[in-house]
Amino acid sequence: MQTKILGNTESVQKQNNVLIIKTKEAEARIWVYSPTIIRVSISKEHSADTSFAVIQKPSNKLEYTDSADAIMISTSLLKLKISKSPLRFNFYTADGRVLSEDDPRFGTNWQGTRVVNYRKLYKDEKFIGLGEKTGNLNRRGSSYVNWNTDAVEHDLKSDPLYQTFPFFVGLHNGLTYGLFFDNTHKSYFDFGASSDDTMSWFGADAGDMNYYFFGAQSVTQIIQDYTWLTGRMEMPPLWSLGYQQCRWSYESAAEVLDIAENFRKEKIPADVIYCDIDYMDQYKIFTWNKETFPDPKGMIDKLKAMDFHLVTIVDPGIKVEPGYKQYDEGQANNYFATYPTGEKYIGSVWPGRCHFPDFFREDVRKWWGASFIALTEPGVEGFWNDMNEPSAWGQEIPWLVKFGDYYMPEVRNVYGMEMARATFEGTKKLLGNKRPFVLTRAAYSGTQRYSAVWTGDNSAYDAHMLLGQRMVNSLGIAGMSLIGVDIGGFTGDPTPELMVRWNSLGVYTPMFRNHAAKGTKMREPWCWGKENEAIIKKDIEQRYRLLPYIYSSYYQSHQTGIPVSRTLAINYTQDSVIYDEKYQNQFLFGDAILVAPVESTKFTEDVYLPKGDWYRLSTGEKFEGKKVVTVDAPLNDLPVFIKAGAIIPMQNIIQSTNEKGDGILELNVWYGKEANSFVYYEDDGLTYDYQKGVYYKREISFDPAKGNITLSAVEGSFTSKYDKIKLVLHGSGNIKLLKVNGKKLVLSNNSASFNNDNKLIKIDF
Ligand code: MIG
Repeated sequence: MQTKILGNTESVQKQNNVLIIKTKEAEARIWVYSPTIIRVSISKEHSADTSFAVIQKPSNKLEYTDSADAIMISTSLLKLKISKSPLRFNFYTADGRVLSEDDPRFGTNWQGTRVVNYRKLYKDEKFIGLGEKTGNLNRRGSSYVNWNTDAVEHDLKSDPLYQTFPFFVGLHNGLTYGLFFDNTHKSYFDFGASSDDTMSWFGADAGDMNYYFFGAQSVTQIIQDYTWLTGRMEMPPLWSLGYQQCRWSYESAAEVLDIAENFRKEKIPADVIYCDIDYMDQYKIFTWNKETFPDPKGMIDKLKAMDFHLVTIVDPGIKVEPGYKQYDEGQANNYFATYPTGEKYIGSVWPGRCHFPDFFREDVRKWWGASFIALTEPGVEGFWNDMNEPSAWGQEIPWLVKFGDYYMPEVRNVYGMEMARATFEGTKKLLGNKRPFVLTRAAYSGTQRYSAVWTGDNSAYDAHMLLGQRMVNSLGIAGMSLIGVDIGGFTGDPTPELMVRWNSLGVYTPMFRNHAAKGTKMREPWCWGKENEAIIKKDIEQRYRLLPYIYSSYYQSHQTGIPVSRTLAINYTQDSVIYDEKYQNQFLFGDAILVAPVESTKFTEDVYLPKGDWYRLSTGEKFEGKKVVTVDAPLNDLPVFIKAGAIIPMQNIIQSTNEKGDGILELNVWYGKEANSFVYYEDDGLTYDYQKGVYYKREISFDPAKGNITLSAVEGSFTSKYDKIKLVLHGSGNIKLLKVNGKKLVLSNNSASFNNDNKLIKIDF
């Protein structure tokens, strides 16, 4: 195998907005995308410059100086110093501090088609990111592979899993940088796991050494930059943020309706119910089983009357069966993956022998998308994409299988995202102005533009629950915000304690879905005894109380890419305690709620509260931060803390997001020493009208120095569904003035100061 190490510069040339540097071995191309983003692509033979992930174009600003031994590319915020002999790429802050440098010995190199970049490893360097991966928050000392895989019964160490996000953030010397290796081949990341502890490295089986370097000096800004580059989520349908009940499978329409009815009977709020693969006729996609689901529309109408939305599963494999519509159409139009000989690839999965749609082609995506009419016509509004790694019995798909112009090994990691894209684009069209809900198991960077994800087949034990939380937090770094884990654990049966505990964590999981495998015990809230049901119900009610805050937090994801569920490494990057394995699962849910996951067997827990003051949500007790506190953690009270100064809008308990409620928006403010503000956002929760300005948005600020709480004027043309705002003050401090739309309202009830008994004021609009 031929080994090559990038050697000496032979020529430097600027063409429009790209700098091209040639060596004997390869050609490097450099673009500036923004003052904090520089792209480097090095290749022996550049492939066509396409990206599934990136939606931005490089800027026209490329300023550089060229001297005998180095080229300097500078933006206002980032410097790339390229040493010429040998050709090496080193990044610095604008004031010259080292962010990340090539290993001077090896830099970028090849063995056959394999391409690797070795980089210097700094003594205190930590790494976070890569999305859905097992292991610790700090990935230092670990290595990973990206190769989308149906990771059945994966454990705490399994790798690879279902999704590929080749993006990480490096932290050292108080500095931050990000790196996105946009290469869809099987790829490898080694964060100082090798025996050579002077370097970290990443590479791929083939393709270009094509990466985007992010130089912003905060994790928040790096996530904003990464999601600027790869896109952000649309506003999700509000109903998808309610409680979701799933199972493999509710076997008949009668069972689906029965479950839905029981939620209403037990007065446990819920919005979504799922049909897993058994609703289909012999697992043929876009069909219904005529015996068990004889009248899909009738069933869905009844669900709608109970304020339930239905989500149905689809897999990519199309059963080889002449006479089956999708098979005939795909066959007639050559929509399926083939071998280079033209022969169609067949893999076996649930329906038996299947062909696999070539989602890399636009005509195929259109056809796939339009086929959802079989589901949208009776009223389905959510579309669950499973098995799209793609998975077939026996896993590996022959390397000679072609998707359009690509061979399987080049694009396996993107197949799932392209299926989700086809599903999203197609159902968006079919649903008119309504927002579809798409959920996918396999993903690549950029999937946030089309779909929610969940973490696949987890297991019903405590450590897996904690792992799931780390994966959710890690996915957030990669710009994924709408994420679920199977609450209760997919494989195996949770103990009642674990079910209760996991459900309480589900309240603070971006997508709150209870799901279980075939053969496991029933999982619904009423299956755990009356006492446990009461706790589960109370926790689900808490989710619904928080929806105004949660929806506003999704607006933040939509606008900035900052995820709803945030590892503490986003806001408290430089606090080394948060990386401690004991505290690494803790996270912020939105701006101001800190959640500490706790095993179901522990009833007290050590929680690390970062700097600032905190209040326990359930008791109002105040704690000083930058400290470990030991707190009670009974099954009915997960440790949840509110940051001092927090502004959290809530509503009364409703049974589904379709219910109007009492019309009171409850603005909770926890007194703190520092000023704070919150952007409250609301729209119809269902349509795309928000893109035309039909929303309701206002900034709420809290200023302890002036003793003010201010509600800005409303932006947007939507009429809020709340006709009253009730201000609820928590903690003790001095608030004298409330300003609404610029008008001063002196707080009534002489409440110039407020205390723990929550003095209330009602303000009419
Ligand atoms: O081969 O559709 O991860 O959530 O319930 C298993 C049945 C296929 C795997 C998914 C799981 C789903 C199950 N599916």
